[in-house]
Amino acid sequence: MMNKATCTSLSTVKEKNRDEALRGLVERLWSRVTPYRRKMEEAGMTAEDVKGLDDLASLPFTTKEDLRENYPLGLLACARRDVVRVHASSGTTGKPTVVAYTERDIATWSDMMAHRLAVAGVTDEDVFQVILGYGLFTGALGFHWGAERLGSMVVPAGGGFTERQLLLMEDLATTVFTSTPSYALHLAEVIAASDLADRLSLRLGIFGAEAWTEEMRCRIEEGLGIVALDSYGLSEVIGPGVAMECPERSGLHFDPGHFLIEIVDPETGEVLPEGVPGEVVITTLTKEALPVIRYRTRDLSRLLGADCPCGCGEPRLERIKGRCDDMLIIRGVNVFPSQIEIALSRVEGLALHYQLQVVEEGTMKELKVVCETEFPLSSEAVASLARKAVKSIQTVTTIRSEVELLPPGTLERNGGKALRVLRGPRA
Ligand code: DLL
Repeated sequence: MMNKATCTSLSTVKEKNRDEALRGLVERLWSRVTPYRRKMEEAGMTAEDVKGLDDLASLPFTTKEDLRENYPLGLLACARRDVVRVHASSGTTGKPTVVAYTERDIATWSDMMAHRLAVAGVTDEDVFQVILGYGLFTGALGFHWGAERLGSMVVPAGGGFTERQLLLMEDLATTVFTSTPSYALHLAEVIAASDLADRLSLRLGIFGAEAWTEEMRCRIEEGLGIVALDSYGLSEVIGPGVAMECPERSGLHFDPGHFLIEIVDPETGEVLPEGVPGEVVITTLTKEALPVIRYRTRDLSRLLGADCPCGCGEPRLERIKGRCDDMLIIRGVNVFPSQIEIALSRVEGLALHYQLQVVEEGTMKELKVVCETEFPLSSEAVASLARKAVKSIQTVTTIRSEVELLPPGTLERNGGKALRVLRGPRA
C-alpha cells in the first residue's frame, strides 16, 4: 500500500517536460476544440507560437462563461465515447457547468488525490469518512477514490444526516473525515452537546469547498480535538485535490506537474509575481477530456513558493481569501465574508454560523449580518452581544452594519456549501 514516502502521483509531468506538455496541450486544443482555436486566432496566435512555459502568459484566458456558452460538452478535447464520467457545478443561476473525464483522467485524479492525502498525513490505517454530497458535485467522489487508492477504509457517508454520521463515526472508529468547514463546525457543536467525544477516534479533518478562516479552523480543532487541514479544488479544473495543506499548515501544496498556477490582477489580467495577492488562474497539464488553459477561477490567493518546513518540495498557494464575486462594496468599502467571519469570531458567545445580507435601499447598499449565538440567551444578553458584534465588524472592516442574532441551530446546515451572501431589496 502507499504511504507518504511512496505515494507519488503516477501521471504527473516532470519539471523538464512541462514545456513539452504545455505545447502538446495547446496543439491538441488548437486542432480539436474550435472555441479554443477561435480565441487564439482572435488573440493573433497560432499553436506554433507556444514553445513552452514562457509563452503561457500570451495565451487567452478561459472563463466560466466559455464553459456556459459551450454547454454541455462543446469544449471536449477527446472523442465523446472516451468520456467515462461527467460532473457538474451546482449552477445557482441558469444551467450548470458540465465537466468530463476519460478513464485516464479518473485515474490521474485518484492518484493525485491519494498523493495529496498522503502528504496531509492520511495512511492505509485510517478510516476515512466522506461527508460530502455524492452525485454531480465533485467533492465526495474525488476524496472517495483518492482515499481508496491510498488504501484507507472509506466510509461513503454522503452529506447531512448528522445523527447517522456520528453513529458511523463511533461504530466504525473513523479517524479522518472530510466535509465543508461549516458542517465540521456543526458536528463539533453536536458532539460537544452529547457524551460522544470520548468514544470517537477522530484525529484529522480535511475541509474545503467553501472559504474559511484561521479563526474557524481554531474552533473546529478545539471542538473536535483534531487537526483541521484546508483542501482546495474546483470542478472546472478537476474537482477537489488541486491543492491541500500538509500538517505544517502553512499553505496548500499543489503539483506543478499537473497544474500551472498563475496569480493575475483580477481587473487587468496582468500576471503578478510570487507573493502578491490576486486571482488564481489554472492551466491543466495532464487532463484529457476537458483540459483548461488559463482558467480564471475568480478565487483570490497568492503563491508562496516551495520552502515549506515539511520538505515535500512542492509549491504552495495561500488559503483562499474569498472570491472576487463575493467581494461586497458597502458604501464604497470592499468587504469580504472572511473579514466578517474574523470579526464574529472575536465576540465570545457567537457561533460561526452566519449569513450576510446585502440590503439594497435605492442606490445604497447596506450590510445586515445574521449570526447564531452559541447558546440560547435572554433578550438582554442577545442585545448586548449584537452591539459587540457591530463594534467588532466596524473594527475589522470600518463599516457599520446591522446585526441580527438568532438562537443556535436556526440557519440551515445540510452538509452542502454554506450560503454566505444574500442580495436583494429589504424584505
Ligand atoms: O468545491 C471542489 C471541492 C470539494 C474542493 C471538496 C474542496 C473540497 P466546485 O463546486 O466547483 O468544486 O466549487 C469550486 O469552491 O472556485 C472556490 O470558490 C470554492 N472553494 C473550494 N475549495 C475551497 C477552499 C469544489 N478550500 C469553488 N477555500 C472554488 C475556499 C474554496 N474556497
